[in-house]
Formats: sequence, structure tokens, C-alpha cells
Amino acid sequence: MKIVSARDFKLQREVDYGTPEQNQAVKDIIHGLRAEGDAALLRYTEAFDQVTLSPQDLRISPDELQAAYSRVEPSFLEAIRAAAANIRAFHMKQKRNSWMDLQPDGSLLGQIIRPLKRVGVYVPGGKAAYPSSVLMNVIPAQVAGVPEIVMVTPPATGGKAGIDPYTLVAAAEAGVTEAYRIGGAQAIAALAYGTETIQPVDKICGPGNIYVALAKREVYGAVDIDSIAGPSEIVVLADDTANAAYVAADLLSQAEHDEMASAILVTPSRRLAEAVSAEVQKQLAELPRRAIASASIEQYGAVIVTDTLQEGIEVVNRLAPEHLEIMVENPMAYAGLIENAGAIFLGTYSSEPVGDYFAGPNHIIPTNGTARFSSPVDVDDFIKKSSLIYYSKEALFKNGAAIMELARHEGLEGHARAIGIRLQNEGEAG
Ligand code: HSO
Ligand code: ZN
Repeated sequence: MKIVSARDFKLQREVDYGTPEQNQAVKDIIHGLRAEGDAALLRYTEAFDQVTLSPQDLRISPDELQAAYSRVEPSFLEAIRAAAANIRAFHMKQKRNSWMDLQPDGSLLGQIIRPLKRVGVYVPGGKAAYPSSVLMNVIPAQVAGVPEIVMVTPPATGGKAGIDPYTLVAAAEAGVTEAYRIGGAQAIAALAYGTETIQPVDKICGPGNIYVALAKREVYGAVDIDSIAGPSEIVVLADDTANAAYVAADLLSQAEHDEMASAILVTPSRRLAEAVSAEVQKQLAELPRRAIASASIEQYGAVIVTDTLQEGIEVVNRLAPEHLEIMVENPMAYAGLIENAGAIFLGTYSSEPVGDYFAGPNHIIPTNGTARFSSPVDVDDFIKKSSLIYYSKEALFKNGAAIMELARHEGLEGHARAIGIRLQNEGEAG
């Protein structure tokens, strides 16, 4: 790994907005789907997934979901149930209540919290179908009270039998209420606009390839979308007390996600910097996904050596990483100094995979420095609020003049009169 000083480090960040051809292809698919519904969906599935379906095959039946249970190991089922329980418990803490405030003048103000009615979750096919991500998308929606949670996932070649049983089990455990074997931009368009078979949703979440990401951008506005996730990132802030082999293993755990993932060590210890760099090389050689991980380490990996731990904290705050591990002598003392990080893992035993899979917090976390202003996925992403306003007569008479003043200042006489008519009609003088 390259070892650089904080001054010399330049973070390379790229957001993929697709080529003009990709953007045009996505626009055409959405247009086709809106014009022709199911027929277009089946045609695109045949063209892009090489699977021929008829309209009644689109839906993954409840029986098929159930049948997946016999195709996974009992140990997998046990593990995913334990993870789901932790994730559910963590997200339950985020639930908000509607509230109302009664004012002394008899007026009443409040907020009504309601779940979204129907949410679509995209689950990519192939190697990137992570059951853990199904849990992380679906459980917060379910805890929020969303009654209809629709999963879509591309039909693997092989058609009906092709959907990964682990994905199906995760979906069933998390609380998916409907599932369809569709993928790509056409699946996003179907969720956004509906077809004869698929009712449209209010929000679409979940990761996907560039076509899926572009389609989500394109349908945003007609429906809500989650943020578009970039490659995984980990920053480890460590001092001389850290175990170099553990730090290296944690860096590699995220480098193996993607050639564009980034894994960075920030440390004031030159000794640790060198030890971790050597460990990364050693462990890389034995890692099954070494091709991906070494490309990531080569391009986006770095060890940043700072003068002090304090300077290390400043570097971390500037990077605003998706995941931060703090492996220093007294990690608790530093958590409060971190202003920008999506998830903070404290101490030797809180390796990132603990959070990726199991502890309970969501693993869908802002990337690309966006932890500066945004947060991990949570229950709030699946609710909406309505404001509640009740003015008593007393309140209106007390404040009517001020309201009319503001309306007239904006040249909106109709607004002023809507208030004025009541004051005149029912006031002392009226
Ligand atoms: N580290 C990834 C999540 C993940 N890890 C899924 C394993 N599976 C992005 O936060
Ligand atoms: Zn991960």
C-alpha cells in the first residue's frame, strides 16, 4: 500500500453518471415500458436477461418463496434469523410518534406520521445478490409499517428456477410481501409507473448496476428513491497499540467488494503504517477475491501518516467515510470528536463485518463524502409526515392582522381577504 503524509493525500472520487449511450438506452426503456406495460417488460427481459417469460411468470409466488427454505442450509437460516432480529430491534428504536401540541389559545398544531404505502426493493442478480442487503432494505420499511414491500430481482438464466434461494429466504424473513423476477432499468420503470401485472410503488430502494442507477435517477420525482450508493469505503484510524494483522484484514474486507472500493489507514504511527502495509500484501496473496481486492488497494487504498492522532481525526472528518473503525488505546474517548462518518466502529473487536451483517445498524450508509450531510438508511426513509393545523377563533382573531399584513406585502389580496372575511363577519365590528 502506498504510504503518504496527510498533506500529500488526494482522494479520488468519481460518481458514475453513465455514458450518453447508457443514458439514452435507459430513457428508451422507460418510454417503452410506459407505452406498452407488460409486453415491453417481457421483451426487455428476453433481450437483456435472455429469459423468456409470460405475464403469469413475472410474479414469484408465495409457494416459490417458501420452497426456497428447503434449498438453504439450516445454519444459514439460523444466522440470517439472528441478524434479522438484531436489525429489527435496532430499527425499532427509530420509530417516531405522531404528536400534537395544544396551545393556550385553544389552537392545535402537530404532525401525523404515516408509513409509505408501497415500497419497491431492487435486489441485483448474480454475485452481487447479498441477502444481508435484502434485510437492510426491507426491515426498516417493515418496522416503519409499510404494508406492501415489493422485491424485484432479475431472472437468472434458466428462467423460473433461477432465483437465488438465499435471496428468497432473506426476503421472506425480512417481510417482503410480493416479489417479481424482473431486473435492470425495465424493473425500475415497472415499479415507478406500473404495468398490467405490477402496481406502481411510492419509493424504490436498493443497489444495482449502472442501468439501474440511471433509471432510478430518471424516475425520481414520479416516485421517491434512496440515494445512489457508491463503492464501499473504510477508513481505519489507529495508533501504535493496534494489531496490524487485524487492521489489514479489515481493510481487505471492504477492498474485496469492488475494484473501486477504498480502504484507507490513518495513523500517527510510522511503525504501524509499515506493518499494515506488509500485512495487506501478505493477506492479499491468500484472499479468494484477491484480483478485486488488489485492484482496489492499488488504486484507492492508502496509508496516511499524520503527525498526531489529533491530525488523524481532522483527516477522517475531511474524508467523511462511509465506515470508520477507531482502533486506538481508548476508542470511546474519540467517538465524540468524529463529525463526519456514516458508521463508527469502536475498538479491536468491532470489525466492520460485525456491522455489515449482524449488530443491527443499517449497512446502507452514505458514501463519497456524503456522510457530511446524510445518514444511514433508517425507519425515517419509509415514513412521511402530514402537518396538522387547527386554529381556534381566538387564535385567528389574535393573529389575523399579522397574516393579512404578510399577504398584502406579497401582493396576494385574495389571501388577505380569506382571513379578513372571517374577522369582519364575526368580529366585534362585523
Ligand atoms: N460493506 C457493504 C455492505 C455489505 N458487506 C454487504 C457485505 N455484504 C457496504 O456497506
Ligand atoms: Zn462489506
